[in-house]
Amino acid sequence: MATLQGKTALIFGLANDRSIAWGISQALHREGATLGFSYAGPVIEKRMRPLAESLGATFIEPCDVSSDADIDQVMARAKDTFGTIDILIHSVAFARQEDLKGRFIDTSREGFLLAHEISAYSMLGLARAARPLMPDGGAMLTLTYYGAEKVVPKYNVMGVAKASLEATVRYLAADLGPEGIRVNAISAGPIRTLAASGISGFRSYLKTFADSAPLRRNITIDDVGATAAFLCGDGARSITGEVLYVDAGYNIMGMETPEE
Ligand code: NAD
Ligand code: 0WE
Repeated sequence: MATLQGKTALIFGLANDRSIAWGISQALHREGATLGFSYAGPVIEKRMRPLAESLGATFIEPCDVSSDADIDQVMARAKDTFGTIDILIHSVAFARQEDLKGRFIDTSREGFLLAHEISAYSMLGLARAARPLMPDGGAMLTLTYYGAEKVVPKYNVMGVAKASLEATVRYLAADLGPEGIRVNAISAGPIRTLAASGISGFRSYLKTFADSAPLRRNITIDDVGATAAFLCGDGARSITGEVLYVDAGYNIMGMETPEE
């Protein structure tokens, strides 16, 4: 059953076929949604355009989320193209590579502000700009990670930015709820994407995770897509302000499970 038939989704953060946004895009497309995409710059565009087009998308517009002008422009174009939208997907994060190694205490002012601007403020900026395109309500969704609430070695400033993002979801949900706009986050387990490449020791994160998670495995972008389609659909009509874990149960454990 196509649960998102007649709905339009605007997706931020598709870089390539490993992106979490790709798992979400395929799931929303499968459920019948019309998709529009935005990309950070020309290098990303080259990779993501064929993917977006393969799902029938014609709305493929640039937007660097650190620019208010870019955000305004992409929403103005979305208004021209679609009139209104129903779904906003925020799958964007960035911190300096140098801030994702070593110790959190060494994070500079600039590194801290950059991570927060791209990874947390952008959700607020996009939500405010998308709101006029959702006069009949809608669903907004972002991606977070366990490092927001517990210390994950080397996640550092990104963990603090994700904590801000999760609180942003709750405050947005309170503001936009009266208009029928729901705002939620998916807290995904580790997945080897572009944003995970260059993280030294990521392989061991994946193994530790699968060894301890109740389901004893890693998760995929399709797992995240399935939950995203649910959260954007009528089945989740009374869910807002939540962080839903798509993590094979990892977060419920109080101690690492020893290998048998
Ligand atoms: P990804 O690299 O495929 O996606 C990150 C996206 O952010 C890219 O498309 C990139 O172009 C975009 N981006 C960065 N700076 C931007 C800017 N200034 N303007 C516009 N776009 C910008 O990696 P991913 O793992 O799919 O990450 C997507 C989201 O999922 C992120 O929020 C990430 O924190 C979150 N997440 C990832 C994992 C994981 O293990 N991969 C786990 C939990 C949550
Ligand atoms: O949110 C993320 C990664 C976000 C990210 C990744 C990069 C790598 C390249 C943000 N900025 C950058 N900047 C770059 O230059 N994840 C949840 C994946 C992730 O990243 C980690 C993790 C996990 C899990 C970093 C350290 C430890 C664990």
